[in-house]
Amino acid sequence: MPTDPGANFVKTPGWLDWTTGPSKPAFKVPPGSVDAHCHVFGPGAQFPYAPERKYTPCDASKAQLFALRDHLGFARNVIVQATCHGADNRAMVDACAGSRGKARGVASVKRSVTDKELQDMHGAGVRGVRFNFVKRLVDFTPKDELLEIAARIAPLGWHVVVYFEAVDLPELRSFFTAVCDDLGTTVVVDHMGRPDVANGVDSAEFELFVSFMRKHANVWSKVSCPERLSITGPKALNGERAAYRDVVPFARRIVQTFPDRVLWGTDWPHPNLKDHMPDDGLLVDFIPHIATTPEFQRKLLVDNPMRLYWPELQP
Ligand code: 0GY
Repeated sequence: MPTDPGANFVKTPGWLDWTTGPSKPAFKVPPGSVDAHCHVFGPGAQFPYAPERKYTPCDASKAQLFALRDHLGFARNVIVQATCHGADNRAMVDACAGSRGKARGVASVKRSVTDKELQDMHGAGVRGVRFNFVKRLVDFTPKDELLEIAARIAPLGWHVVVYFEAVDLPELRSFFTAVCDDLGTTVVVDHMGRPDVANGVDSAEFELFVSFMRKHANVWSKVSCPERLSITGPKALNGERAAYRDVVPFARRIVQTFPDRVLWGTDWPHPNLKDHMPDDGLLVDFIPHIATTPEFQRKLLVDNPMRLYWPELQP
């Protein structure tokens, strides 16, 4: 059951709780699959939400995340620091540390972070930092601070995860180029850079993202969050377990064009959804529509996330 946050925290009005009973997916993910984008929230009584947060979620603990992992048939998680915890990474680090090696993390840090703190996070399983450029989620962080952080984490072998909306890519492109070309750091883009699906898969907007990936060999994309991008929504067609059909061409194009640089994740517990709460089982059933062969599926769910987050286990 989702629990309300700690006594001092009141959920943002209209906030939808993550569903308690996701269906069992019809699609069986390959052995060793990784849910490479998910979060933990609190619990607020133990790990307070950040004062500067833009929303207050319901609690979503590591035990609940691991139960979902097992229910869906996944072997591992990548837990991404959510903005409601700001640069206080304790909840995410605690979840990684409590996973028995089955979770890695992506942190949010400020320039005040010490080398010792970075080393400790590395020891707990953190392998990246996230820079968020979505204005409704965070206040602006100067790019020189982000570049300084990117330069400090590169020697640890960490990568940079970026979250932005498609309309902002033209402005952000030169910054990302500095991170991936000048520093040589892998840059992972959340949710395909959030294209506007109403514009169509052949739009100039989406082509800009595809050509950006083509130009920079160390830019990766998460082909996740159809529930955030879809206009047609979760309604299944003809009784098929196939929702969010209007997002399929976008994710499929990225998977087919860059099969070695794609990741997939549930985005559980689905922050900031106001219209509907996705069924995680149905989200898993989205996968074979975008990764249409066993080889694409193995790269997306196993080979790529293992190479990025568990390179030491590579054969
Ligand atoms: C996501 C998307 C969202 C939120 C966050 O850290 C966050 O608060 O990432 C969003 O609201 O679009 O990936 O979880």
